[in-house]
Amino acid sequence: MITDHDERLEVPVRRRHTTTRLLAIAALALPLTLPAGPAAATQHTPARHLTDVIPAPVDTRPDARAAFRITPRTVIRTAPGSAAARQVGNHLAETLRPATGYPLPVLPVRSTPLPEIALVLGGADHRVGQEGYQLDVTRQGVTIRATTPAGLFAGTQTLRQLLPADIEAPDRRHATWTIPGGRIVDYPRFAYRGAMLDLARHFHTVDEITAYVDLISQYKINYLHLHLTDDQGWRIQIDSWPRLTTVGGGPGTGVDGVGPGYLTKADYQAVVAYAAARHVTIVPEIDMPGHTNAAQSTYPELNCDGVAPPPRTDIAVGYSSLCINDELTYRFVEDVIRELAAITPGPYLHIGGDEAHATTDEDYRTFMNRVLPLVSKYGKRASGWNEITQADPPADAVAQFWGTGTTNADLVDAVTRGTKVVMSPANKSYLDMKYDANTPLGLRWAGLIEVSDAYGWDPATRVTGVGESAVLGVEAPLWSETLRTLDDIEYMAFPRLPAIAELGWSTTTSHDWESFRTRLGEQAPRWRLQQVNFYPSPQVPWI
Ligand code: TNX
Repeated sequence: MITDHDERLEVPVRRRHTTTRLLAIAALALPLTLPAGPAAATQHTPARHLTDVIPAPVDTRPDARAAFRITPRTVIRTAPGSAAARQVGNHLAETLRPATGYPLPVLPVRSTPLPEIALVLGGADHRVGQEGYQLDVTRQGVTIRATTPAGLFAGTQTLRQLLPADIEAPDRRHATWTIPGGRIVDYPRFAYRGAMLDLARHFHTVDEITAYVDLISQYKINYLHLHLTDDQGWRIQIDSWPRLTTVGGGPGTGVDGVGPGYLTKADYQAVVAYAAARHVTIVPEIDMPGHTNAAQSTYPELNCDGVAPPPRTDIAVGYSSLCINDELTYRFVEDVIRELAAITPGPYLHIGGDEAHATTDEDYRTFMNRVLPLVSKYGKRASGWNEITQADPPADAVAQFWGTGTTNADLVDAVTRGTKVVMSPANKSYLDMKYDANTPLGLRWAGLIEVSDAYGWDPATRVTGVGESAVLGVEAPLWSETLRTLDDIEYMAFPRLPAIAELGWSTTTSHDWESFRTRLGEQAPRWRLQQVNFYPSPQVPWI
């Protein structure tokens, strides 16, 4: 049993303030110079309002007379008996301590009226549901109420944005930490709000993945999909096929042969735990029956002719296929699914299924109709790119739409049989598309995607016949053909990822470009202090 004292729940907040990194980032195209010192930075920070939050909260009732100030005496209190609530409290304390320098002890909830930030399970407005929260700011303190620890965590991320941007600084001892008064009642429009990282084209390390988890969880993203295998590399340890990683993920793999590496099972589990502490669920993907050259060049027996093709380090797609009519293929696939399911606590296991151009339509259906049930056999819900709807997915499967159009007959058919859809239209939500013709990184096959394009669509009207109730949520994929470092990842994700996060969380009635771009501009001081390498889009009034 996990108790309040379980050290495994104490997950430190990662901070990345190194001089070299600061200089490297200052040299990039940031819109403003970094603040000169504590005083200068504090002056740059305008007063916060309850509505200055991304994603936009559902219901805000400001009370101009009732601001709360965090002081050296403030304590954080969490629901007694809940280790998960305490973990949220610890995470909040670790977020607030560096800048404030205050002790902010995390204690059980009591009735004594101390200045406090209380995280309470139960008692919230009924609209908050499973993932929402109610946040009350009075002169005496801040109370976040939610049904679940996930809701409390969401509330703390709102609280963080209601504080001055200096809260993200490593040390701002002389600042004043005022939170605007009033009430927020907030809850998500969609249950699934995702981001995706491609570890196959260029491997990304545990530190890079967890840094990304920190960034996305601030915007209430609750799923991180990891694209673990592709033609250019295999990035997850599978004990029954050990050369997948040592060869398929080894030296010389990745695009241009410069993206080697893989996650051991222990690495993967560390990522899962780190993400879970931020209420982010990992969705692992094994892409098949195409996008499999890394496996097939490692194990000759996975090819119909028994001959291993050469490893590939280019960015072509659609040339590889597992051998559909060979039983060994299904032994391989079952081994991989079994081992991956065993280290994946989340509900989903993604089986890819995109761009299988080297597999005939009949073979594709044969393959998927054997593999989809294997995912259920190991206790997971299958997700896959929208092509899986050409087969007969079970009703609990999830199809991830990545098309650029607005119609898809197979998808609509599957939806009528109960399949839910994650919306990732490539020309709106693909974070690897260039912003404009001058963007140094990224691809452009789905078009150029400026911030207004990423924000300017509705997940429930994008595809004809796939309405609100069929949409499980949204996801912003980030493919790594051109991306190597965390700086590269950040540059493509920011500021478009917060746009997708808002589409996933906020109501259609709050959807407003002018409001969004103003709130986005206000995030910039936070990103500078967090050393996020963001693209200074000319569409946004950066402060
Ligand atoms: C298409 S989208 C792919 C990926 C590429 C991506 C690049 C999808 C399901 N497949 O293999 O990395 O384009 O943007």
